[in-house]
Amino acid sequence: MTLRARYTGLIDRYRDRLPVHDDTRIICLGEGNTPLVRLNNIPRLLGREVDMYIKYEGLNPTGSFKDRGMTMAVTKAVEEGSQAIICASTGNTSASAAAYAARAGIKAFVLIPEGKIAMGKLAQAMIHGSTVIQIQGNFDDGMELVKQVAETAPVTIVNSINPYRLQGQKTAAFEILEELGGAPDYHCLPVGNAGNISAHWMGYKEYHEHGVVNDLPVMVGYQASGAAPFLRGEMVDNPETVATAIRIGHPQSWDKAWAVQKESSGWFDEFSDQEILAAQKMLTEKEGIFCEPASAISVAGAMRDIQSGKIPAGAKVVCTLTGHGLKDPDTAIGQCTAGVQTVQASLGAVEDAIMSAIGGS
Ligand code: AN7
Repeated sequence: MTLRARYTGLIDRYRDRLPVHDDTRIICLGEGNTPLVRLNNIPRLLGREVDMYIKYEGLNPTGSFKDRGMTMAVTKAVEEGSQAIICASTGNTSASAAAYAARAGIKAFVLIPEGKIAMGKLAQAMIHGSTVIQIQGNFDDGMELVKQVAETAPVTIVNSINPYRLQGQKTAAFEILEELGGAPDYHCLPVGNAGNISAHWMGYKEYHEHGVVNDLPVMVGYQASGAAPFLRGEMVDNPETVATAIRIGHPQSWDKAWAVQKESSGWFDEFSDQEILAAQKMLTEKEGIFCEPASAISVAGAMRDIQSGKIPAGAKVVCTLTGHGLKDPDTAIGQCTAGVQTVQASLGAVEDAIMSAIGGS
């Protein structure tokens, strides 16, 4: 028996496919290498023969896929001598930027929309010591301000307009290809700024062009109906959705994502807040997997497209669960109509509670 080499992070693992040098100081937290979990119960409930997987990106160090891009972006910012990074964020990017800046020993400034960021994410941005600037506007307003301020202030933007972000994020596609031994037939993702869907396509194409695999997936992007510029065919000015992560009306990777749709013969679709929350609950109750609302839209979408036959029987489908459910306990608890019962601290009371639950099921 031999011991396996320690996993240190995705830059180390994919060094030959990423823009780093031998002497680059890598800023990492052991990100990547996330589980690809085969769903058992949901396909059975759908009554369809499909091979459905979720890529559990919520298990990255700060709880979202953003860590893949952030390890690259912060590594390069430090290499280039930057002392501070800045981002606008709906939540996950701010937490990730704050953590990697702390790791690097540099400053982080994060602009977040007032009142529209989940508590877990605000807690992370604050506890890691970033400067949190809450703006009386939405993500899109914040993004414009970040671009403007970075023209004069000594700060490096680490939103996905920073090309190193997509370089890091493309490694999720590498992992899926390696684990499945080839491409899935369909890859379903939530779409906000569309950086992630573009980065995945980049990763898939890279392995394809290098002959590592000989097939490519169809890429499918899902948006919340109140924040669905790719469905409307134009920017949306006042995006609204319970899935705060994707409450974005002016996607930064607009052209890239349309290219992905065309090249992969994919499509975009939209879901109501109610449908998004129902999918989140279904994943937790039927598969034991807790993701945030924005992430659940990928499974909502796959389920609908499998049922309608748009995704055919026998297909291999990967859904990216971009962020962990613990980000937003309030929304999760709000979904649990059964609530919590309070009883006396006695054996009889606890037995009664158990017996009535068993009897009622
Ligand atoms: C859980 O954190 O934009 O289409 O500022 O947090 O690549 O933007 C988050 C985006 C999907 C959309 N799922 O990805 C931010 C931010 C979750 C997210 C997306 C986000 P992109």
